[in-house]
Amino acid sequence: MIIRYLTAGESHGYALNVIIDGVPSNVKLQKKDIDTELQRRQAGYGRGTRMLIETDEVTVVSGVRNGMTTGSPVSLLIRNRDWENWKNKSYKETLETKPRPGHADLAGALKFDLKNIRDVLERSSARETAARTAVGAVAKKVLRELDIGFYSSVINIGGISSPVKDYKQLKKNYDNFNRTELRCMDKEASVKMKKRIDQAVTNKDSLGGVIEVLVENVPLGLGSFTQYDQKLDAALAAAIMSIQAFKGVEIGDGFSLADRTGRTAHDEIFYSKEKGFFHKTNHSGGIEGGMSNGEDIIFRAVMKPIPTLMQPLKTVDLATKKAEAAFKERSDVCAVPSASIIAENVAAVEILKFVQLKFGGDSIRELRLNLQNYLKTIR
Ligand code: EPS
Repeated sequence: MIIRYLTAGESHGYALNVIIDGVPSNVKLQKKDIDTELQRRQAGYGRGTRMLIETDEVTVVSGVRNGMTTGSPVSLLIRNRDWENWKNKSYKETLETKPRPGHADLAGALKFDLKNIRDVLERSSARETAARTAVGAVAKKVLRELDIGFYSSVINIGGISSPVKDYKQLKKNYDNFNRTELRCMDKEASVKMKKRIDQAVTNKDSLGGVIEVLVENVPLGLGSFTQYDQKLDAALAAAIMSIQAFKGVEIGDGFSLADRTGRTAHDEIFYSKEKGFFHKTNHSGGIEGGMSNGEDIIFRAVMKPIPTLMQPLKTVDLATKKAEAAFKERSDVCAVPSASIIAENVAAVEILKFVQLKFGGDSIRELRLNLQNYLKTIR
């Protein structure tokens, strides 16, 4: 069994929905496990007023009985409360013809021969990430059973970066950290980030940033060096790049490796009876040769500033072909804290996929036993 899924649904449509196939049986899964993740995604300083309308919660439609997965497809539904405000609007009332630079509007409308940009933006909206966060919540529940855990934080907003990195502390206080507005480990930087967001609101502008995700306790050997399409880093990067507004991913020391020599860029190998093979450094971010190497997987990704601006950029009207200002409507000013949660959840699905590729299993018991047996062979 290998996890795969499809999402459907529009930002102001009736609901978002998703069918997840390949979830092992006998995993404890409750509505609240998914709702917690959905609510984490909604929070964060800089979000728009849409988040005041929505209190995202899931309806578990199938694949779970008495709080346990059955191995059958898990289907989930997340209602859009805002649908009530949209369902009676006429075509004319929703018509948008002035594409926003940076959004899917122009290419989407031309390619699908749509005269109303609304038909593009409803689906290209980052609202879809609510569905993917729900899938990640399910993947995380499975991986929790194997002691694989996920942590994320914000390390840059609008050019203000956080030099503090204390994962020991973060792991200990993750519940509290999740309640912070910016999800940044550096208190001083957080204050500055908040000011920068306020400034962006005043300037009718928007902000992006950088997030970092850490995955702990990943067994050595997920992915393979033997074929380009079996590499864990490639799959992870592709999945992360698919998140709306993401423009780059780096694994481990990433782009800064360009400034180093080989002697300082790699992680020396050690052995002890208790730990087996291990590294004392983690420049590679837990992946070498397309395979997990037993260390924490660490990656960063950059989200561009949101393209819906209250003081819009120049564009061309699709209907008249005349120069205009892009259309504007309610949006977020900065959704980087939220993006860190989404990246965590999107990564969880990818890690689960590779865990299942290697260890198989229809039930969580079979999966766990296969993993435990393998771990004995690599000591
Ligand atoms: C989002 C919901 C959207 C946006 C945002 C993400 O709601 P609305 O368009 O009604 O305000 O706030 O989407 C974008 C920023 C975008 O560019 O598409 C959500 O639920 O995360």
